[in-house]
Amino acid sequence: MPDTTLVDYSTKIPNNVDLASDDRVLKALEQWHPGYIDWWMAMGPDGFQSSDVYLRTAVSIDPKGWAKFDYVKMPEYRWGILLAPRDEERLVNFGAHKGEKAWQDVPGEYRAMLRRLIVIQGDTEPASVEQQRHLGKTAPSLYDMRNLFQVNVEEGRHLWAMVYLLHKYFGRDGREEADGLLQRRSGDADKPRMLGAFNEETPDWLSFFMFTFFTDRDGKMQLESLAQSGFDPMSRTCRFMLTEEAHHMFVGETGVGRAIERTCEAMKAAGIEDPFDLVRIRALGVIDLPTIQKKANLHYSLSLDLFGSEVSTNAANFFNAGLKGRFMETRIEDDHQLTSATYPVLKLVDGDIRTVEEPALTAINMRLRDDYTKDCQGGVSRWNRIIEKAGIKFQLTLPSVAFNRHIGEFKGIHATPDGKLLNDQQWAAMRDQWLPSKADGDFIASLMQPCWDRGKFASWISAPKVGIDQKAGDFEYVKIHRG
Ligand code: BYC
Ligand code: FE
Ligand code: FE
Repeated sequence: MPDTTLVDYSTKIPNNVDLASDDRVLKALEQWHPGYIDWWMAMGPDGFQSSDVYLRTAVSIDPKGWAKFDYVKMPEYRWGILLAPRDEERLVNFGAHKGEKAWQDVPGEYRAMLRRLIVIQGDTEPASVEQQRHLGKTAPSLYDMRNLFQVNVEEGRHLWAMVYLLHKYFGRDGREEADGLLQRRSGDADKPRMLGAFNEETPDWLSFFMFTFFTDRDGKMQLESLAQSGFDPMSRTCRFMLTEEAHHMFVGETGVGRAIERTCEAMKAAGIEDPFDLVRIRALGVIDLPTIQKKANLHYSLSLDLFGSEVSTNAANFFNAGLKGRFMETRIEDDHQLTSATYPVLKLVDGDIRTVEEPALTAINMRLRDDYTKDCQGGVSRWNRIIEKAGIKFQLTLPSVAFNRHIGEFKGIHATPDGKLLNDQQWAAMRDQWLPSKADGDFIASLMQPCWDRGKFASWISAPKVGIDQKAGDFEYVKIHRG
């Protein structure tokens, strides 16, 4: 057995899955590679493909030292296939097959279901790169620009991770799906990406930070559930992806946090106490807190839609089949089969939002969404401590799960952020109080001035506490060569 903690860089595609002795898959991936590079050049970061970016590359799967930092031109990034180490003893831990040895191959009866899960997961990865491709041009610092590109190359690697599974385990239709992943485009009228949030625009850096906080966190929750999979290669792939995902959420949380910090600082310096004194606050070149709340409302509600319907037979089938578990499945104390358990689900009953007990098996999406909400709340509370420390009377909150929804129980109604139902007219009158308006968007856009001097930051965001890879504040994270 080759040492799977080391990554083989001798093949064109770095990997720890012994591609060198798997001719069929190596060839398939080598054939897919040029199409990927074409996609990256056309749809990846616009204008910075020949810049030198200080990036981390995964060179091992050892949790203590898996990354190496160096300057890389993004198209030359070594996108590799890295799976967490195999545990020979691993079992299927939930569903109808609980207790069987984990599968090293795709169970025939679940082939279609599994392929669908892999394709949906795979589709989101390039979609996010497409959504973010214009942001380099307005980066508020070289530090932030580098973080954007780091996230982008790793989402590219996550696409590779899913494409590997398709090529290795699904033969011809896997190959077709892998090609399809390079053909759909975020926001395209004819060939859109599969899930709603991945067809939205990411117009500015506040949206980027909200996206990496809220939407990459859906990624984390979904990957955690798929990491429980009885299909072992899926589990191993997702476990390694999760180590990268942590950085994406760090970028989101600290990005929003630094915008909040800068706003509070500027308000204090100008002697402004009222967070709703928008005209004076905006004149300081910072983003007022109520607008930050609106952006959070938008990105949280879009991300909630990614959990699917609260009550879902798809989710029940995924679980029963042992393909997709719950968050921290093995730490939950129950039968892991959910034969008779129930779970409280928020539903619309007679025009009211009420809690209804549903079979836990069909409420898997709801449960994961609840775990997600808790995880989001942790970050929101940390943002609130920044505001509190500055002595400003304002708190950010997560809106009701009924607010601004397009999937599931609340898709047909309008609700306030507090969860009170509204008719169409009332909603239309209030919408711009709760979601970014055209004017809010224009204002934020006006602040998106590139700031590319070493160690300098745009007016609306403060400097990070520490550099990447412990670099000094004025480190040149990106050596820009336009083109
Ligand atoms: N948009 O039973 P239902 C990430 C469809 S993010 C459009 O309610 P289910 C990342 C659904 O397909 C993580 N359509 O839902 C983050 C179904 O269609 P069919 C991505 C939607 O299937 C940032 C119908 O509605 N990974 O990694 O239980 C940057 C009824 O479905 C949507 C995954 O999502 C939607 N939002 O759950 C980069 C994991 N929601 O069957 C990357 C894999 C539902 O009627 N996916 N529909 O044709 C899944 O586990 C599930 O498919 C979902 C949906 C949780 C997405
Ligand atoms: Fe990803
Ligand atoms: Fe991510």
